[in-house]
Amino acid sequence: MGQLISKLMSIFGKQEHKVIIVGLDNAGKTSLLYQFLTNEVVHTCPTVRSNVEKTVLQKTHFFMWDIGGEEALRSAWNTYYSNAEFIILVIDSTDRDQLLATVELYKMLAHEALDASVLIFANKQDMKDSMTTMEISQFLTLSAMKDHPWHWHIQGCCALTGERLPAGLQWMQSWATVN
Ligand code: G3D
Repeated sequence: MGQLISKLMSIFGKQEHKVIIVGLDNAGKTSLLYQFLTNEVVHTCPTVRSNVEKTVLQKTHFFMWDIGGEEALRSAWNTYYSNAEFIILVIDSTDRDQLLATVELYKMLAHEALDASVLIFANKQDMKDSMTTMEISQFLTLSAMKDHPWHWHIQGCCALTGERLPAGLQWMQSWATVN
């Protein structure tokens, strides 16, 4: 699994890309990033802000942070979101309360004039009580965004094992290649 992800990242990494990984605390962002970085030589920069970590993998720059609240998101917006090609939104599919908070984040992404593609990882699909991607899509009313100029994709995954992460990366690759 790690090798497959590494291979995908190496193709993806031929050009410079800026990727933002966001989500609430405990969603699985660190586990997900760890899967991306397995078997790779990684350069990590010291924390840029108190709640932001930057990691460079080949030519892909990952900025990762926990969304503590709307205010924190807004203050970081101009600094980190500008020129982002991809935003990875990580959701804990077992946590219905967290999903409510994530809806706020999602609405903000949708309403800002953001020229980025959004990949939603519905994480923790290995857990019995996890919501399906269909349920989460309905919750986020993703289908209403069909005609929106920016692009989104939802992918169920398990960040612990890396299962189904390659499918999400492939989707990102296809956009990176097209644009
Ligand atoms: P964060 O970086 O978004 O805060 P972490 O989240 O990656 O630190 O993960 C938070 C907790 O969820 C961790 O458990 C981690 O092992 C677990 N986790 C992450 N992804 C998955 C997944 O796909 N399935 C399951 N079952 N658990 C997952 P701990 O116990 O270390 O706090």
